[in-house]
Parts: sequence; C-alpha cells; structure tokens
Amino acid sequence: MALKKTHPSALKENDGIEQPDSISASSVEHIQQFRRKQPSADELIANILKGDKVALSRAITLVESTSASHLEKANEVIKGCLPHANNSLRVGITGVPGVGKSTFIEAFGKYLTSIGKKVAVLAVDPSSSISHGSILGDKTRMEELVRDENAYIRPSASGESLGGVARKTREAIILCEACGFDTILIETVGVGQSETAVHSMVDFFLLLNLAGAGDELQGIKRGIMEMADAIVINKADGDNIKRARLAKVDFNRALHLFPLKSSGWSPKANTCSALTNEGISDVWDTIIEYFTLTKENGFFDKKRKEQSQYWMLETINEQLKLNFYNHPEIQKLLEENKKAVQNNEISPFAAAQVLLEKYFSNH
Ligand SMILES: Nc1nc2c(ncn2[C@@H]2O[C@H](COP(=O)(O)OP(=O)(O)OP(=O)(O)O)[C@@H](O)[C@H]2O)c(=O)[nH]1
Ligand SMILES: [Mg+2]
Repeated sequence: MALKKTHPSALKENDGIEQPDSISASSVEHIQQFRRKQPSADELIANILKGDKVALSRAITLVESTSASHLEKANEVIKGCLPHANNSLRVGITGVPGVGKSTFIEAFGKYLTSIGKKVAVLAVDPSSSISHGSILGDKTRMEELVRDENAYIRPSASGESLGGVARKTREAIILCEACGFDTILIETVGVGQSETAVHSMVDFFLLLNLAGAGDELQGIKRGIMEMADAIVINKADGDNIKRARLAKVDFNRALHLFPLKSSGWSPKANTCSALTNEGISDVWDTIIEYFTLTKENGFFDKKRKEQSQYWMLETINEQLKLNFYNHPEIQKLLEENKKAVQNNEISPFAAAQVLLEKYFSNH
C-alpha cells in the first residue's frame, strides 16, 4: 500500500499501518491539533509566569519575528509580562573575539546557579545574521550551562539591523525576568556599536580583556573602557598569571584617569581564569558591591528609568526608518533620486526633501 503524504509531521511515522483498536482516531487527531495550535498570548503569559522555558522560547521567537500578526501578539505577551519583570540584575559582558566571553559565561553562570541564582544568557551579536557562527560556538562552549535547570541560553537574534536586534534583546530581557530569571547576562562582541546598545540595557557593564605583551592598553577603544564598570583580565592561568597581574595594575592605573562616574562607583580591574574558575566568584562580589552602592544612592533605579525612555525613543526611530524604507512608493522614488543625485541633477538635500515630503503626504 502506498504511503499517503497527508501528515507532514515527523512524529507521525506509521502511516499506512492499521491502528490498533486501543488508539482512538479522534484522540490522535485531538493531540495533533493541539500540537499544531499556537498557544494564545494569555496561555503564553501564564506559562512564562510559571517558569516554563518552552513558553519563554516561544515568546522570544514571537518577539523576534518580523510578521505583523506576530508583532501584535508579541506586544500583548510583553504587556502581560511587564508587571512581573524588572527584578533582576542585568550584566553586559563584552570583549574582543577570542577573549573568552563564552567560556567566562559558562563558568560564571555555573557559579551563579550554584549559589541559587537563576541565570538567563542572551547575546547581541551583529555578525550572527551573516555567519551564525557564534551560535554554534556558544552551544558547545556552554555545554554544562545549557543543561543546567536554572539556566536559560538564547542565541542571538539574527536581524536586519543592530537596532532591531537590540530591541528584540531588550524585550527578551523582560520575558526572561517574568519567567523568574534573576540574573541576566548579555554577551556582545567588542568590535563596534553593539557595546553601546548593550550598555544601554544593562545595570553593570563588564569588559573582558587579555594581558598582552606590554601593549595592554592597545586595541581597546577608549569609549568602551569608559563604559566599563569593571575590567576582568581573563586567562590568568598557567604561564600567563604574572602578565595578567601586571596588566591588572596597568588597567587600574588607566581607570583612575577617567572622570568619576555619576554612579559614584569607581570601576576596578581584576584577573580571572574561566578555565580554572580562579577569580570568578570575585567578579560576582564586585557586582554585588556595585548593586548595593547604586541601590542606596538611587542611581540604579534612575538609570533603569532613563534606559526605558531611551528604548522608547530608539524603537520609534527604528520603526520610522523601517516604515519609510519599506514603503513601495518611497523605494521607487529613492532609486530615482539616488541616480539623480549621482548625476548632479538634484542636490542631496533637495532629493531628501522630495522623499520626505512624499512620505509625509501619504500619512
Ligand atoms: N587558558 C585559558 N583559555 C581560555 C580561558 N577562557 C577561554 N579560553 C580559551 O579561549 C578560546 C576562546 O574562548 P571563547 O569563550 O570562545 O571566546 P569568545 O570571547 O566567546 O569568542 P567569540 O565568541 O568568538 O567572540 C577558547 O579556546 C577557550 O578555551 C581562560 O580563562 N584560560
Ligand atoms: Mg563567544
């Protein structure tokens, strides 16, 4: 008998074989219907609040989706989760490729769950939309943390623009917090704009570094150092310990040259090894010290409020841009004007004006 191809589900293997009487066809159908059915926003919210990681993943997928119907549902889920969010410490972790961010997060995350924390790991990775490389890398490097019941790891959203990816991560933070995660670690690669985006969504910003051969301070952009609340020199193990300690002194000296932060906090440099776990718990102690200070002096809550406002404005900017550039008429006119500008037939400013006027006349 030929197999009927009516069931695309990979779970349905025995098509063509008579079902035993003990299995009711209607209940099979019912179960299949249930599996196919997407949970409603209310179901998702209820399950997220119960700490269900499957519901959390589904909601993050919704948030990451670009379809308009998903956007509406995603907004509903976020709205339902928002009152239950905010109760966490958000830590950004950056550093150049290869510094050991993923290995550090594995070690740090395991330490945190060992002291009773619930840890969610998110990533803002502007390169992931092209390579997807770091996703695979992280899954293998965070092998143990992936299996930890009190940890949740979500690879970076692949996306059109950094702004889009950052917004999705920001919303994922809310969902993770509502799901009961009290420590959110956000990894980003230290090569460009993504640190600024991550800095604006975390409470504490950690820069991982390496001890170089005398050129410790080279290659790190001043702006990133200025954003850091702590610098940790990783790979302080084996032959590298001495150099790492020297680098720590250098970095501490460099940090003192920066103006005092409005948080009242003086950033510090330390060493650690993500391989041997040496210095890992000290990083957490530093974060707690920061938390205690800034909670007391009001900076912590002030910063969060400012960040929320910032994200509102960023989202508006992002949506306006998307709406403008995705407009079919504008797209056509844009191409025409690009050529006209190239051929010196119209000035860039006049061309921009033509496009904006066209756009606004449609609204
Ligand atoms: N000796 C030593 N090696 C380390 C340590 N931490 C990480 N490594 C090694 O450094 C390499 C890079 O580590 P990753 O954790 O992948 O670095 P990453 O910063 O996440 O890299 P990207 O995701 O590519 O940006 C791996 O081979 C790690 O085993 C450490 O503390 N000591
Ligand atoms: Mg990594």
